Amino acid sequence: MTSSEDTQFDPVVDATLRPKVGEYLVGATSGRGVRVAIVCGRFNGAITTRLLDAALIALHESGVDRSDISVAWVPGAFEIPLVALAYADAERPYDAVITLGAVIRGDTGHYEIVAGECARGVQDVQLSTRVPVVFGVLTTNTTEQALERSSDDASNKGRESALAALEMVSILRQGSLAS
Ligand code: INI
Repeated sequence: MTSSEDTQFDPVVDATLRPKVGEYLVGATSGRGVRVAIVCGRFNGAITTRLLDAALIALHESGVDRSDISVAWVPGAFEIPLVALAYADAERPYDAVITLGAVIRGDTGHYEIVAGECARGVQDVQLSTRVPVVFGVLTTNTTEQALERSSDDASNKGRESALAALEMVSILRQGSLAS
């Protein structure tokens, strides 16, 4: 979810903060030369294909080369972390992994387990590998909410996740964070 109008990042305030510190790092979303892996859950596939489509459009628009993108489909959100780990600790690791899925509360009695374990697993992968793994998994109460967050505009979670992945790659390559 993006910030609301009341709480979103304000570039004017940002400009006043910059000169107050020695190093002020902000990630960019340029994708030239960046290798990106996407793990996509097939469960609720009518939603997740919309997330994937928007993520790919955002990556292409940002300059990521088609040949630098790998997509892997898994049965559902519960399986996402394992394949994310395989991408992140591969012999030639990807620069970022985007996870896409849709867990809808109305459809499942074990919503909390599937959604919670997926989120925990994704976080574990990025903290253990230092490869950014972005959480583009919708966790909604209804199908309508999932359709809304996968619609054809800037609020699409797949698009948002693609841009977040590129921003994380960029920030980890800057200043004191660069390895
Ligand atoms: N997987 C999802 O991605 N979304 C769901 O809403 C969902 N529901 O409703 O259960 C779901 N279940 C499948 C799960 O992710 C695993 O694929 C399955 O349990 C096999 O391990």
